[in-house]
Amino acid sequence: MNPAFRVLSARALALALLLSVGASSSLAFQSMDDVRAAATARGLTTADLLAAAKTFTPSGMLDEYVMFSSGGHSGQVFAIGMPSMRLLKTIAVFTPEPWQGWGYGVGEEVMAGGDYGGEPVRWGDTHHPALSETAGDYDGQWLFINDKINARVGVIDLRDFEAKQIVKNPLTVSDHGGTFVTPNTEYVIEGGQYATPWGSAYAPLSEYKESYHGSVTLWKFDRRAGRIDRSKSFAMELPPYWQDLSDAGKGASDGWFFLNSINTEMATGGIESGNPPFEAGVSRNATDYLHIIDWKGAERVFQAGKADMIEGFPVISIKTAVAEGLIYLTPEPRSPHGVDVAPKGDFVVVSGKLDPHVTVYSTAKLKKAVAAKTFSGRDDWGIPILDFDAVVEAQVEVGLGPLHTQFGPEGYAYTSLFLDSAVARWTMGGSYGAGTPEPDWTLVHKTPVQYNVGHIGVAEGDTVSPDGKYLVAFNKWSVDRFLPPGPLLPQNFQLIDIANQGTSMPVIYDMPIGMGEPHYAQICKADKLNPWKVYPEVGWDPLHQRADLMAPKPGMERVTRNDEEGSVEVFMTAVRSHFKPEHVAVKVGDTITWRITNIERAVDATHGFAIPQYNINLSLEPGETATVEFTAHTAGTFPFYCSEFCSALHLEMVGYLLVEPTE
Ligand code: CUK
Ligand code: CUA
Repeated sequence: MNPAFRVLSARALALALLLSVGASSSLAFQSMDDVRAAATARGLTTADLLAAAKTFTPSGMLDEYVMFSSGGHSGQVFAIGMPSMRLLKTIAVFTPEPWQGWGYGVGEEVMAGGDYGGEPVRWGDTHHPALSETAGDYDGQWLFINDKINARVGVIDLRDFEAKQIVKNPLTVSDHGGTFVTPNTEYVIEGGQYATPWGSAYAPLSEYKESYHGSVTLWKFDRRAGRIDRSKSFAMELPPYWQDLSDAGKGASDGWFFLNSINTEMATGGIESGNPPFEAGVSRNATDYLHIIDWKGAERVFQAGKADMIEGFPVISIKTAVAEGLIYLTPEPRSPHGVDVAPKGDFVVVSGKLDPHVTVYSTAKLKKAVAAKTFSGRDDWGIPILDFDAVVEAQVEVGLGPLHTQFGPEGYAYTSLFLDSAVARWTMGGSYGAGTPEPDWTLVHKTPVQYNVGHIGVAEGDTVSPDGKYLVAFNKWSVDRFLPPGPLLPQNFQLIDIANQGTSMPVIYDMPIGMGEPHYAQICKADKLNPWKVYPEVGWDPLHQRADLMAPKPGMERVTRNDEEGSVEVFMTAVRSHFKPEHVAVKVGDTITWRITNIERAVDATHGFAIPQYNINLSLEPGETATVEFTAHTAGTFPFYCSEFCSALHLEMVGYLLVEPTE
């Protein structure tokens, strides 16, 4: 029988039944009158029907975009189709995930890269995904994600949507200004957040100014290897302000990156001792500092050997950075959050959470002030401060609690308003000014969202060529939008139609996120992604993305035992609907190396492989090979089986692991 037909047989029966029901009911809707009657029965308005028409994606129709969302404290990344807002995959990164076998037979090696002080830290607080870029545009090849709580960075290969590497930052404990990539993905930027002594060493808070440090790390990305190359990476020491978000320059600002900071006050808290609490101490001053960093210059300084080794990692000291002209500061409205570079790189937009404006810096003015050395002063570390009025192009009053800005293709910018629970549309000036019917640098419209928006994402809205069309508000609270699943409510992703100019910006879809609190997401045109449908060869090792010479092949299945070593090697294949061999007999205490290959070539013919009590579950995609090693610690009888419903005889895809007791 045709294998493609065989795999369908079980599902096909069930589907056929469902479809026959669907077909007869869809016959009932034959005219717009029926549509109206159905809408009336459910209390839907014309606007609702229009929103449905713009988002409803019938079976088999594919989405135009894929949104890569941070998974928040799930430690993972979500791939979501747009405009349907359907979850396509949770990509396991920092946290074990049994469906993919992540942490249950595969993924351990990757997760171990993120061990912290020798401890296996197995969750993450993911905030900012970054797609790899070529010439400032998403190229659909790689995805990076930070873990704020432990200062780690994950690397995901978009050929198979799987994590391949996690690196732990040796200098800092937490990160927030990452991940962001330079325009050709030369570097993945990871800005630290809460200042600590280097490498999370101990020092009392009374020594904050001397012993605590800020930093930003530039992880060199090796595209060919598909890995961060630690040996070519370096960091820059920064004052112990709390550096926040960052963004890489492009176009007019290529070669630079920008980093916000909060707590330039260097408050150390201690509410219990009568000190101002952090929330007051950190926002005492009217302004904080935007850090302006010449990364191409920093790369030259690093390559010239002028970095110091700290915690085994090269760090350009503030002193060297100042002497080499690599770093400048300029005031920004207090407690800033987002810093976002406009598509042409000519403007840098900063939002102060406690200021109702967005502040727009001009790259040309920044460069002019740097060249003219017109500094209004220096901070305590000697870093030159550029005069605010000399570098600001505009301030646009947008509303309360502005956080993050994204860009559209036609001269509009969009800013999330946390306190207003709204998304503002405003017009850019300069070379963008002709694109919109409204005057430059003005607020055009605010769309309320439900509720408390953090980041927003516009389709390709942080690249050199934004698509616009859709905006997603990543809302922190959902309150009354969904049935409450107990007191912990989902976050709410709201899709907003921004295809029209002016004041038309309706919310057209709500998507509950019941898996953590995502922060940022990037939205990539689906046709830029070119994932494999099956692995390129039978016996493929996805971790190294190459054929594994040791992979079991058909006809070579066997169990070999080395009596002297008490070791057993299993060479197993999986295909619908059997494993071969089906009996694996070992002795208690044996060390077992179990190799298994899914020899299928049919799309979606995934097999699982699960052993009870031994905490093993693999997901083997067509062609994939995996190796699990374990000790047969407990004697007994263990039926292993395929944990993915792969065929009509899936339940029969089983075998016995017999662990014989010794006397
Ligand atoms: S974020 Cu990380 S606290 Cu506004 Cu980029 Cu949510
Ligand atoms: Cu293979 Cu179920």
